[in-house]
Amino acid sequence: MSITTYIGLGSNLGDSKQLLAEAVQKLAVLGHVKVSKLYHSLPMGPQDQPHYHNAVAQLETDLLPLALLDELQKIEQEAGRVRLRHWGERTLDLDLLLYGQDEIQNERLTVPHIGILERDFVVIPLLDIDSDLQIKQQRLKDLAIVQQTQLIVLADEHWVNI
Ligand code: A4P
Ligand code: MG
Repeated sequence: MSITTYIGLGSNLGDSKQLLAEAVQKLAVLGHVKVSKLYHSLPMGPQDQPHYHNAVAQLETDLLPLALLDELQKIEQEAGRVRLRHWGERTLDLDLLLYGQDEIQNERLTVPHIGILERDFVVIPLLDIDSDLQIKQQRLKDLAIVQQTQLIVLADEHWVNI
């Protein structure tokens, strides 16, 4: 049975828009995909790093959580993933944000992804895809960060051909 999952996409090294678009196209091989707008965001963590491009993809897939994580990590590697430091610059970061309603805690996966409700670059694109989305009873559209965001829209939801 297929599950509705959400993947967070981030990049701040290389041709970020192109890297994110290719990643979405690879996700589309795994199941039906819908994508958020494309955003420019200020770095969370070390400030001496480039701004990020961020987006979220919704993926309907039959893959179990760890199999999906394997696929995400494969796509990161294919993008020549460079990661220099924790919360630092990277060519491509794919995070499994949500896997249906499941709560997962094991040595490779924490789902919902840690910090999801505090990050405007995750919450705002999630709302593009589902404006009524709730996580653990919390309606995302009611979060204060939705009003206080400094995200800049770079492109509407047609920024990638899928
Ligand atoms: N892992 C556990 N749970 C998950 C999950 N739900 N999805 C494990 C994906 N991976 C998960 O990941 C380290 C390990 O986390 C993996 O091996 C996996 O088994 P990583 O991607 O190598 O580490 P990381 O990304 O450097 O660390 P972390 O803590 O995941 O960082 P974040 O939270 O991904 O943040 N600023 C802006 N504006 N936009 C950004 O996108 N991203 C980061 C990275 C920092 N600042 C940012 C942004
Ligand atoms: Mg990560």
